[in-house]
Amino acid sequence: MNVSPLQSARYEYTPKLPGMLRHGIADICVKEGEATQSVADQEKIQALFPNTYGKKEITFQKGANTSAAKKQVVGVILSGGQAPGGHNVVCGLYDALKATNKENVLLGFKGGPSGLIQDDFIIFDDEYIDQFRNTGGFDIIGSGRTKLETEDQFKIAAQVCEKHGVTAIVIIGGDDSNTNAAVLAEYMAAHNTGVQVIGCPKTIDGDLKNEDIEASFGFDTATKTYSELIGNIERDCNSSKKYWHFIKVMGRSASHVALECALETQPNVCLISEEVAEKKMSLSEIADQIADSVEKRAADGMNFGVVIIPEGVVEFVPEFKALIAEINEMLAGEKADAFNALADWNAKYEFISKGLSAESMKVFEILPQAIQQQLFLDRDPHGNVQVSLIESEKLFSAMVGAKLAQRASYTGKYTAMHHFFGYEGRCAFPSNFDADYCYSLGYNAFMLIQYGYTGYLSKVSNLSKPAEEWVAGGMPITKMMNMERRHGEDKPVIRKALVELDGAPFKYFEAHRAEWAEKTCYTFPGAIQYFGPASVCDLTTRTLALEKGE
Ligand code: FBP
Repeated sequence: MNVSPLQSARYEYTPKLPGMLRHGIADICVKEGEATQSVADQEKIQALFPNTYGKKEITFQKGANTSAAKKQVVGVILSGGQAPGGHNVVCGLYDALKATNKENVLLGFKGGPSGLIQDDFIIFDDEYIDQFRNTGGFDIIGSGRTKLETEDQFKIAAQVCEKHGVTAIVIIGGDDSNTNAAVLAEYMAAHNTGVQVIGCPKTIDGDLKNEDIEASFGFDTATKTYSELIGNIERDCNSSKKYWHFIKVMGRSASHVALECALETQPNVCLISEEVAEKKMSLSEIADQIADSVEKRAADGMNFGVVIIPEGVVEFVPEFKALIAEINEMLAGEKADAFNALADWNAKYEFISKGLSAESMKVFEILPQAIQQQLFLDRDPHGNVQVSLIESEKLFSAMVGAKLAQRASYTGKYTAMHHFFGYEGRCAFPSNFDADYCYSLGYNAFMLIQYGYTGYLSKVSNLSKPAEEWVAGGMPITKMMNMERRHGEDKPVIRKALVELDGAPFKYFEAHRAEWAEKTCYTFPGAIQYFGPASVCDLTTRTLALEKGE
């Protein structure tokens, strides 16, 4: 295989483990903490998870390893969207497993959770795994978005595990995938299969976090990659002084990615979806807010600027949310076939105008035709609108143009450019932080397996400090769960972490954004650095630093 010089150099990188995991496998023991309770709906969650509820939080520490010696056959699954560092989770898991017993086996189920159901896997060995150390992507085994949730699927999963003597499954995924890990763990325990299930917190969106999980992996690298690009654009527009750049960044629902990029680059405007929802802002009000910045800057002779838009924002605008809900209803079941069979857009438009309420039709009418059509694209397997396909950067730039045209007070020149940064960052070479964090999560996941835990999330905390001071352990997934309404039913799920409007990262942004909107306060983070002083190479996000009061 041809590899780039950077890739060769990254193969040589030794990820840093938390100090407590550095003593060697023989010297890692468990300290059990308090029994846990779910964050809400305790009785309901306990009733649904009788075998895995209420377990104790655990921390690893230096001490004689007392785990039972048995051969382990572990199956690993990468689930959902790619996030930098996923390969290192697998490498950490593999290294801990082999360091414990050379006879242990690591299977990689291919293409996401469906690989388990279809009994489709590879067996890892040194030669294969060494090609993926410290690299981005999920191509080591591929990923997928199949949901593991039905009794039939669990039954097949148990059969596949029995067939290959699998003793544990590690699911590397986001909030939904780890919810499924908890359900699968409960099923395996209830049916005495002897198969343990451990989760690892992944997603560039940064929305799998809580008092136990400080950050999901991939968020650090993805936001650094987008921030580099945004900083470059800021330098460009500050040089040419002629464009307004509308930049949409990934993050399906929460705006953590947009907020972190704003903290890193200090753009003129950054929308935060959670604030839009809280203030019940309309599309028109949002466009006015951006137009105000354009107008003020134009009055000072600055006909350029940068606007960051979180990809999920339209779903947080109440009038738009109502429109999407009506469209979902309109396309439910067989109605979608009738809609898709219509000959052309005119016929579809007529169908839509008959199906939508008068309020939603008003919102629909003001959208550019391209956006109208994007709202009717296929849903993802979870029934979500694929927000990455809605060009909200173009929607807002067009609306701002229309607003400015109506303002007699505005005499500037407005030319918009559009960008979407999403896929550019999800498979980047992991930063040192993500390389270290992911390797630690995988290594730690194996320690949880070795000590017999199931239904736990691999937990590494104290992340704003050097890796030496990180704390490794595990937390029962049920502790993070509550009941939520999903597809018309009450379901136990891990609570998704949205941006907290009273949290330190948003407060910092809020305190500075008026100045950023009028002046040019851009900051240029530059490219991720892999080699050099720790103060440059190992730093994690501004979000985490602010959350930790640093
Ligand atoms: P996960 O929640 O599975 O980590 O994926 C997040 C994400 O990257 C979102 O930011 C984005 O909206 C979505 O995946 C895109 O999905 P796809 O890869 O299917 O286009």
